[in-house]
Amino acid sequence: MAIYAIGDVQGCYGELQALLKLIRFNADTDTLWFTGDLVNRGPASLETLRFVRELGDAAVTVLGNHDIHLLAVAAGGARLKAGDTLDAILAAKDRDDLLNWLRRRPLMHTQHGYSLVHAGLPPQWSMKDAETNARSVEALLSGPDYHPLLAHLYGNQPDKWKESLKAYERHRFIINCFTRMRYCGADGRLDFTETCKPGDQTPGLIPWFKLPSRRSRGANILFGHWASLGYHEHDGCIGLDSGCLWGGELTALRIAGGPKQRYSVGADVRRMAG
Ligand SMILES: [Mn+2]
Repeated sequence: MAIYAIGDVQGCYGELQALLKLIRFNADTDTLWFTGDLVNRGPASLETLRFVRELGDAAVTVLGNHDIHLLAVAAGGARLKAGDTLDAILAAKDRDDLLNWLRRRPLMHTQHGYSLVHAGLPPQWSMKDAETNARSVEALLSGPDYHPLLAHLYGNQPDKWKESLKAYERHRFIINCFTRMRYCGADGRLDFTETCKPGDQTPGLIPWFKLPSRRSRGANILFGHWASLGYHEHDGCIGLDSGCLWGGELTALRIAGGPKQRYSVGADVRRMAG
């Protein structure tokens, strides 16, 4: 009856299985929440995607930037980048089933007093705004005419929320928030380039969860995407990407059905050596 939130897997299927063994995961009674980026850069994205999909209702996953990138490449709206490890999915016989399942995943999931997103929330959004904006893009991505959206996805502008944003600019901003943001300026402008851990960033940039003006304050927000941050708790926001892909750890946090507790497994050294 437990719920475990798990950080970015990125195709680290072996570590995921080790973590599930550690927590004695039971697919009949337990539920896994994934922070997104199930795929890419790691060695076994296809196996990971198939496994999580087959969990059915026992898994909830939100979309990450690498998941969206996979959808965009498959739809012809983007090209593979150096370091991508998405070929096996793109060539798989069950590719269409997997991709159609993936594009119907949410950008935000709220239940049991927690909200799950991949990257973060801009300071101008209340939790209600975040839900509304998530639903608006999810409706497009999961519908029949999702190709144009994926073709207009890439770019760092606009970088500040305005309720008046329209069409692709609005959708791009919403997707960039949920799947790519880490730092903001004091004026609430989003930065999409800085990836370092807090303390090393360009002066003036503030982690999104530390902005005093953040309207989502008070909510419990689970997120991933920030490997250099590592496991991190601040003001109700919990970062779960502990950098398994980069030789760190894969982390699960039990958030219901038992005391709040953190479990982690180290990255597979054989994978790292290979
Ligand atoms: Mn990410």
